[in-house]
Amino acid sequence: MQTAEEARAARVACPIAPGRRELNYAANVEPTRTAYRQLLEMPLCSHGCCHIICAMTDVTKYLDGRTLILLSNREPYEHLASSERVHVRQPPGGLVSALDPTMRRTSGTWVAWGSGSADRETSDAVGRLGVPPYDPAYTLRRVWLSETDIEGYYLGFANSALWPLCHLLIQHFEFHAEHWESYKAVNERFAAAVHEESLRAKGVAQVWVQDYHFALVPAELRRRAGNIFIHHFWHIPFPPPDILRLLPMGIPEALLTGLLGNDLVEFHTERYAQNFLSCVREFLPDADVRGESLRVGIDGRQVMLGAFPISIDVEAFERLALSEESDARATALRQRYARGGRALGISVDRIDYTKGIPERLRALDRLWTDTPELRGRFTMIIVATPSRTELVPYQNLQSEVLASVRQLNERFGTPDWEPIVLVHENVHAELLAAVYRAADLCLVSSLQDGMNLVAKEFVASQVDEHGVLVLSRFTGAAEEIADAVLINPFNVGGFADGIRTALEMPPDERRRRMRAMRAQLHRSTIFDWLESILVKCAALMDSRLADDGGRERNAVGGDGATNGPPRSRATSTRSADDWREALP
Ligand code: ADQ
Repeated sequence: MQTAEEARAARVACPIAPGRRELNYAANVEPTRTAYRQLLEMPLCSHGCCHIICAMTDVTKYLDGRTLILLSNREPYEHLASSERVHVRQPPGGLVSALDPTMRRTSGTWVAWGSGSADRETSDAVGRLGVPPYDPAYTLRRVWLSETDIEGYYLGFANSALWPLCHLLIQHFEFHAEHWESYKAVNERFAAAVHEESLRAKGVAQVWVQDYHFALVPAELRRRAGNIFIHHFWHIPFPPPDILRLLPMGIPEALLTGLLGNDLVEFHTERYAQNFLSCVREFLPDADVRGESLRVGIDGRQVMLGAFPISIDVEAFERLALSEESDARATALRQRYARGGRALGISVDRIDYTKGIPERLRALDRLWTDTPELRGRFTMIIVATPSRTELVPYQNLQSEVLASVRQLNERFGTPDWEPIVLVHENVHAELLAAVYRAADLCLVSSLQDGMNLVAKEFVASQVDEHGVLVLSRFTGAAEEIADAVLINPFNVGGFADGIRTALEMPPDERRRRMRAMRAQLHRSTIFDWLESILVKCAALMDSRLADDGGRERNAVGGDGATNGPPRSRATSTRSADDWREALP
């Protein structure tokens, strides 16, 4: 085990952009709850040249030689063309950072939409390439989508119908028959690609589908590949039957039948799993629904459901927050915005109507209107990145947020205090960790949210233990995190009271709560999440093999043929500029 100092000393040149920056190849990892924790070198290059140290559980033992085939809408490596060169980008986010190392170790295959502008020229004729591009360890199989597919499947049915329905925000629900047709066709294409990859796999394949983009894939894949083991993580809430009923007749049935093609469907919380079961009871009356054991019997098969709350790479965030750079940035931010006893608040979201950003601004308005003595007492940094800007509700929301921030700053601001600093851009993880560390409170105000990773990133980065988490009770995270100040974002007065409670909380209580949240988070990291899912899958596969006497082994997977990787914004505001200037 290395000390942090030793880790810092072990630097080598970045293989992608030698000379530009260094990669730190070492890590200091405490073995925690999981018995089998290992260091893994994980050089990343997401913003030209960056690095994340990854310490992960070696979960390959739970695969027992099976090949993992992962399906997600977003790809783990995207090739982008600029005027001078083609560069590779790894999208930030917990999922990629947890699953990429797993895929590297298992030599599996990741199937995803090839969305990058230089993706075609960097893949072979069927869309395959070895990744990471500089040291191939597994296969990325890209699937191509036309503009019409993106409009119908992705922006249309997935993001204008399923997304608002699953978040119970039916005022944004939009249905078009041609979007549904596109969703069906694209799901079929992805299922075909996954099936092809499973035939190339060494031995037995285990398919793991991600999210609401692919509700129809499991049943389609089962139709093609019989006894293949398929599981699915649903990252957003699952709605109750009265909401799903807003879709035209036949579509709820198709979505549920699609998902019941899985062997295991994973949700963040049991509440979402129970909603799913209520929908099955209502729309598929022939299915045998067992609420207590979270299972459905259908077509002679058993489908299990489970609650697996996702998390983050806690140690990686903590390390980023503890770095010298973060220390300097946090100090600079506090000097700029939290001088003389002033507090600093933070929020971080994509601009999405599920995140409750207007509700948060209304609560701040109420707070500063009703309690004038709190004016000047704290500054809010609101990091709000444009998202899904092709869609009208998102464009409207963005305009509303920008206008409200401007109005609040005009109404309450003084020559030496700007109440809200709006950062209207993507912020890299190192900087996020520093801002989370600097903050005295973090506001998460989602109207509905499957989990909410920002809440966990804030807690992981609070290495000085002075911050308070103000958390919407409508997030999956609120069902897990016991010591946050819970609020209802629809209740503007109650939300303002929650912020006031956080601001006035005595230091001892802040520390006690934050320490408890941090201890809890350390017991439940993204690697624990990954491990618990793979353990469950292994147990289900074992029992299935015992039941059918091993027929399964012959039913899926190919002939052991090759499975190695083939060779082959928006405008900133004055506040944001000011914010950047404040940083060293
Ligand atoms: P999201 O709806 O995207 O995820 P969330 O869980 O909060 O929501 O994750 C957002 C991620 O994006 C965080 O890692 C955050 O740091 C990052 N992010 C947000 N704004 C950013 C910015 N301006 N700059 C840089 N990074 C930014 C969906 C579901 C969630 C569920 C996750 C994981 O909606 O409920 O928690 O998947 O399952």
